Amino acid sequence: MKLTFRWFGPDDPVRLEFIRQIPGMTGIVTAIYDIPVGEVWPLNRILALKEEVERAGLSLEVIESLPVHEDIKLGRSTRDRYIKNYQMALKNLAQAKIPVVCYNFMPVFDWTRSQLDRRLPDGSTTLAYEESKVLQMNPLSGDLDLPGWDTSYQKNELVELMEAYQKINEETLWENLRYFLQKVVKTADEVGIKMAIHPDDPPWPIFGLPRIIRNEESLERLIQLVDSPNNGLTFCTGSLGVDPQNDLPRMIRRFGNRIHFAHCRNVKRTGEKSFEESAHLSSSGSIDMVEVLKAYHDIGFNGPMRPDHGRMIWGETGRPGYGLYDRALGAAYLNGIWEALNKA
Ligand code: CS2
Ligand code: MN
Repeated sequence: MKLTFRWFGPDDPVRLEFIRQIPGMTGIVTAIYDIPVGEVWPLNRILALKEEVERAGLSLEVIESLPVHEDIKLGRSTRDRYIKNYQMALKNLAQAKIPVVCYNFMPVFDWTRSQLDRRLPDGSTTLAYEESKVLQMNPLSGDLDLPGWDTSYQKNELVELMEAYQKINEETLWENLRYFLQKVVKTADEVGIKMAIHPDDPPWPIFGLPRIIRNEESLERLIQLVDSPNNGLTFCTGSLGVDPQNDLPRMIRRFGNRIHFAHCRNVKRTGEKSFEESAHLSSSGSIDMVEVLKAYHDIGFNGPMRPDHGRMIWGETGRPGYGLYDRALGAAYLNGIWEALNKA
């Protein structure tokens, strides 16, 4: 595996120079954040980003994410224009020699939590999800603002979007995903880019919106949609791992070379459809990280891997889930397990 770290660009208080000081850290995962969803990422912007990363002594390994416009997920007649733009962006990324592109197909909202600062017994804070609380949340009330959410929607746009999804059930969403992938994977094949879908987080429907990428069966269905090695996965242990039915090591062995990007995050299941994110250490959460890495080791995984969300520790403030300290501890831990597996 190649150890990587997510960086949110020049405005991120977690600077590239700091990331570079994490032992064994070589790669960066990032995106261009100021281009509206659906517009083409120009080559010069991509090259500038890459140069900035390389000036800091790191390499740009993954784009996370190249977001998919809602019209594509909704299957609207305007989708072809957005798909063309997506294909164009992929071509530009390939020209800049970016090997992997992560994306997701979650309607409207990316990762969702009911609390961003739950205090753990050791005094650190973490992201938590409780279904009963989420059922009481109304995304249309306008006072909700979660970091995984696109804040660019006006309230009336959000109402209109949520209404449009009333007509979309899981099967239609699958159909729209297939339509999208048949076109973009063709481009990915032409230019040599690995597409890696991120699972839904949490892996079940929320706010009446369908969510389809959530377990072994759906990942199998995804890779069957378009039969190309470039139609692959971001395997996120945190997203998939909150469902106790998901046997993560088995899934890693099964999907093997279709996994283009590994997200390692530990979560503690606290009840039915409830969890909190924990330190990466196996004994801190419900996921056995050694078994996960053993599976990667067994399949000879040599792609990018990154610690996923971290807690807030040592008084750090900033973007929930994406501070420096706990993710750096996670990286060191992943390195330690990997070294032990290499030497065993
Ligand atoms: C999250 C997501 O689990 C994660 O990595 O932070 O925001 C993720 O980046 C997107 O869903 C990928 O498209
Ligand atoms: Mn993830």
